[in-house]
Amino acid sequence: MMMVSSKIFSLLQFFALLNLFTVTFASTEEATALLKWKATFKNQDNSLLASWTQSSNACRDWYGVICFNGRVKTLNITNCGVIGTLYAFPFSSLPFLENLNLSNNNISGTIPPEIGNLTNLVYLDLNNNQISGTIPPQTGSLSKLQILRIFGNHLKGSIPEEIGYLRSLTDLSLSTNFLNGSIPASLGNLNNLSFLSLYDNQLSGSIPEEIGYLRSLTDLYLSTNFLNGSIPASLGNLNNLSFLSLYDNKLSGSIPDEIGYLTSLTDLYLNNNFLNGSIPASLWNLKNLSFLSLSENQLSGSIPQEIGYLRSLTNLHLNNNFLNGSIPPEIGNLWSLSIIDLSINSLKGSIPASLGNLRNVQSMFLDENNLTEEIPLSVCNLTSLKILYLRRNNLKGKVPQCLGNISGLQVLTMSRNNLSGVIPSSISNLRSLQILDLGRNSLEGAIPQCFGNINTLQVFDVQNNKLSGTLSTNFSIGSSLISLNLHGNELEGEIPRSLANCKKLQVLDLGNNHLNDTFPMWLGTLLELRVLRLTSNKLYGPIRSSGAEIMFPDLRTIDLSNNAFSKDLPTSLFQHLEGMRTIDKTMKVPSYEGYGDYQDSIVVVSKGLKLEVVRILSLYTVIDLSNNKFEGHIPSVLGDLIALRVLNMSHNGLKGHIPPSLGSLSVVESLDLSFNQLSGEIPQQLASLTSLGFLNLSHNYLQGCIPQGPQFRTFENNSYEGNDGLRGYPVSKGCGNDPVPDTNYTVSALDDQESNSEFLNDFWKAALMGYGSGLCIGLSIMYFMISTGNPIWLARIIDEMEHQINTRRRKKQQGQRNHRRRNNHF
Ligand SMILES: *[C@@H]1O[C@H](CO)[C@@H](O)[C@H](O)[C@H]1NC(C)=O
Ligand SMILES: *[C@@H]1O[C@H](CO)[C@@H](O)[C@H](O)[C@H]1NC(C)=O
Ligand SMILES: *[C@@H]1O[C@H](CO)[C@@H](O)[C@H](O)[C@H]1NC(C)=O
Ligand SMILES: *[C@@H]1O[C@H](CO)[C@@H](O)[C@H](O)[C@H]1NC(C)=O
Ligand SMILES: *[C@@H]1O[C@H](CO)[C@@H](O)[C@H](O)[C@H]1NC(C)=O
Ligand SMILES: *[C@@H]1O[C@H](CO)[C@@H](O)[C@H](O)[C@H]1NC(C)=O
Ligand SMILES: *[C@@H]1O[C@H](CO)[C@@H](O)[C@H](O)[C@H]1NC(C)=O
Ligand SMILES: *[C@@H]1O[C@H](CO)[C@@H](O)[C@H](O)[C@H]1NC(C)=O
Ligand SMILES: *[C@@H]1O[C@H](CO)[C@@H](O)[C@H](O)[C@H]1NC(C)=O
Ligand SMILES: *[C@@H]1O[C@H](CO)[C@@H](O)[C@H](O)[C@H]1NC(C)=O
Ligand SMILES: *[C@@H]1O[C@H](CO)[C@@H](O)[C@H](O)[C@H]1NC(C)=O
Ligand SMILES: CC(=O)N[C@H]1CO[C@H](CO)[C@@H](O)[C@@H]1O
Repeated sequence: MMMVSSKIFSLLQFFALLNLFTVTFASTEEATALLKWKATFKNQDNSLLASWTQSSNACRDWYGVICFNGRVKTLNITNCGVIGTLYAFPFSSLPFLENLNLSNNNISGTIPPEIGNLTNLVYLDLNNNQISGTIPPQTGSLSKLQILRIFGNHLKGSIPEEIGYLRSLTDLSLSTNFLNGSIPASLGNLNNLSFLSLYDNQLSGSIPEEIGYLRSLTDLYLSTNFLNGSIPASLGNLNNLSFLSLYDNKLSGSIPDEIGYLTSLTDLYLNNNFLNGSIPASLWNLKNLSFLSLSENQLSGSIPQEIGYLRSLTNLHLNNNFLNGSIPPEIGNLWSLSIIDLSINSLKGSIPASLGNLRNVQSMFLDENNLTEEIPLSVCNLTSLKILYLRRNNLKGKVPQCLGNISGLQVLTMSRNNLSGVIPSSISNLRSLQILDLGRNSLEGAIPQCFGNINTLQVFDVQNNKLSGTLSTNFSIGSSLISLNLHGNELEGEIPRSLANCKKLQVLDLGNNHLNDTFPMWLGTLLELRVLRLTSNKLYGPIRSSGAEIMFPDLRTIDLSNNAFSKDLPTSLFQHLEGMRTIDKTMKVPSYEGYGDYQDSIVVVSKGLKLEVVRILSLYTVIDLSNNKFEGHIPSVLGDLIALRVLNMSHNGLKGHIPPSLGSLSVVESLDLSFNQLSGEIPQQLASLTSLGFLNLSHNYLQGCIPQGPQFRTFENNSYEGNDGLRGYPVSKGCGNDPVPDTNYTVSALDDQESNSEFLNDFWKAALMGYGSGLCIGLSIMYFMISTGNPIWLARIIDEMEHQINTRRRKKQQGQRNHRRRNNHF
């Protein structure tokens, strides 16, 4: 007995000793291997890993290392600033590793196939590094793996089918990489998977039906890929699914009824696809739904009253579809709503008064539909409202006086309706208002004087109404105004001197009114002013410089056409205009950024209407002095304004020669000096203007030979008619070397509106791609605007341009919204 027990004792001793020996041995080997890996880091001075030394005990002292029985079980060095690769990682020396967390470092290079040697791994976290290459199929050997996260790297190639062997997986996140190919059907084997995130890759093909086997799934993110085909009905089996995000793919067909079986669903994003048909009735059963986005599809049919059952809804996005019928009053039951976007559909009828019940709504977009009748006064009960979009409908009646009660209102757009009556003075109570867009209605009466006191106001647009009276608004010091558009009204009197207080003003359009004043040289102190349009008023007198040092330093567009300005051209003004002296390729469009909520949650559409157009216009460098009473010579200093794209001085009384310096305007696209009294020859220097797409020198006293050059070849007789004695191509022969036109494109498009659609398409495309590239379009759109003054035609362009820009912007913005929300889920 004694013998036995002592034997057992010594046996135990032996094992203990053995154990001690192997423990020391094994962890030394593991530590040495890890130190070898550490030695390959590019930043040896990494302070977080300073504890990793030969002399210390890896299991006790090393940062991020946890051992069990002396073997490394956890290696958690997330967010440690490691700059290195995995090539020297000791995959074969850490057989007991269960938890490897290298996330949020700067690990580059590829994942070695030896990763498959870590057969005890349960958690593998490599997300947010710079890892490239493909996912090695050996990953499929990690049969105990429960969490696999490699999101936020540069992985390419396809998702290996072997991932389907990882039966214990609960969390698979490969999002934000460059993975392509189709989603392997083998993923359907992962019975325990609850979180599957593959968004923001380049995956194509259809969503495998097998995803419907993943009964444990709670979150499915497949957004921002190139997935096509229809949404598999099998998704309706995923009883526990709460988050389904398929937006920004190429999915087509109708939304399967089965989506309505997903009773746990809280968030459903199907936006930005090609889904068609009507919204399935089953969807209105999803009582837990809080975020529903079906926007930017091709959905048709009406919105049924059953939508009123979705009492948990906070965000409703049905915009940019083909929905018709009227807005069901039952939407007024959705008390939790904070954003409702029904814009850009074909909705008819009136705005239901019940919408006034939505006390939590902050943003309401009903714009670009065919809503009729008056704006219900109940709208004024929306006390949380910050953003209200009603533009582009057929609303009539008055702008409700009670809107002044919504004290938090920041953006109000009602342009392009049939609103009449006056602008209610109560709107001046809106002390947070940033954008007020009431353009293109039939508003009359005076502009309330106190608008100038809303110091938050950045955009004030009441263009094309019937507003009258003197412009007595007093703009106070500290004004935030960036864009003021009063174009196309019946305003009288002088230009208010207090505009000089609007130091941030970039765009000022007072055109088409009855203003009676001299040239506002005093606006020259506004350092940011880009666009000044005073066309078609009763402005008069000579333009004399004030002698100030700085004058209109950033001005790019000055349009004084159709007034009664007289005497010499304003040479000293031209001598300033610093903004026109350099061709600034990097120039930024006017910025309305940085206004907190505005930029964030408001669709960039808000910058819409005239503004977007103005953004394009402001890239154009334009001087239009046509139809005035200017006399004297054309100053040669104009040739210094080398950024000019449009120069129009037609219909004045200008005399003398055309200065050869105009040949320096290397980007000028449109040059109109017609209907003056210019004499002498056309300077040869003009022939070098390679951007010139439109030239009109008709009705002067010019003579001599017409210069020849690549662009000049494209002009026709009407560019020169009504002069004294111009000779040469195309007017006549007789100046030698008459060119034979080798191209068959002419400016005849200018005479034929209908044939311009291609040109316009190009313009839009270019303008949309980044306004910068819009500049190279040969024939200047400004020609129509300024020279022919064809307002109907122009309005059509602007309409279309706005629409396209806005649609695009909104898409982008929504993407950002979704992205943000998505990120919150991690
Ligand atoms: C890994 O380390 C990070 C940062 O020290 C810590 O927040 C996290 O909880 C650790 N994870 C595990 C599984 O130990
Ligand atoms: C990662 O490290 C490389 C090499 O030092 C460096 O060029 C790169 O900027 C780093 N990237 C990040 C995101 O820190
Ligand atoms: C890895 O570390 C990050 C913290 O940076 C943590 O959020 C994540 O859950 C960890 N991964 C695992 C599998 O524990
Ligand atoms: C799946 O999860 C269940 C419950 O957590 C567990 O018992 C089972 O072992 C898991 N299956 C696999 C293959 O890991
Ligand atoms: C995936 O991308 C690789 C290049 O990274 C390319 O060679 C391959 O053809 C692509 N596969 C598919 C299915 O698009
Ligand atoms: C679904 O969720 C419920 C409650 O969380 C849970 O009891 C059930 O096991 C889950 N079903 C599956 C298939 O994971
Ligand atoms: C989906 O895209 C693939 C190419 O990626 C194409 O071969 C297939 O026809 C498309 N399917 C549908 C339904 O559009
Ligand atoms: C809008 O409704 C009016 C009146 O019902 C109709 O005349 C008009 O054609 C509609 N416009 C559009 C774009 O549907
Ligand atoms: C606004 O709300 C109040 C209180 O709920 C209600 O009495 C009033 O009728 C509402 N106003 C309109 C115009 O609906
Ligand atoms: C402009 O106003 C002045 C008085 O301020 C007046 O004499 C003149 O007739 C007005 N001009 C026009 C064109 O209305
Ligand atoms: C120019 O185009 C017209 C109409 O497209 C055609 O009739 C004519 O032959 C063309 N001229 C030349 C020189 O190609
Ligand atoms: C011991 C062991 O499993 N070694 C494997 C490590 O990974 C490489 C690459 O996959 C294999 O070739 C080895 O057999």
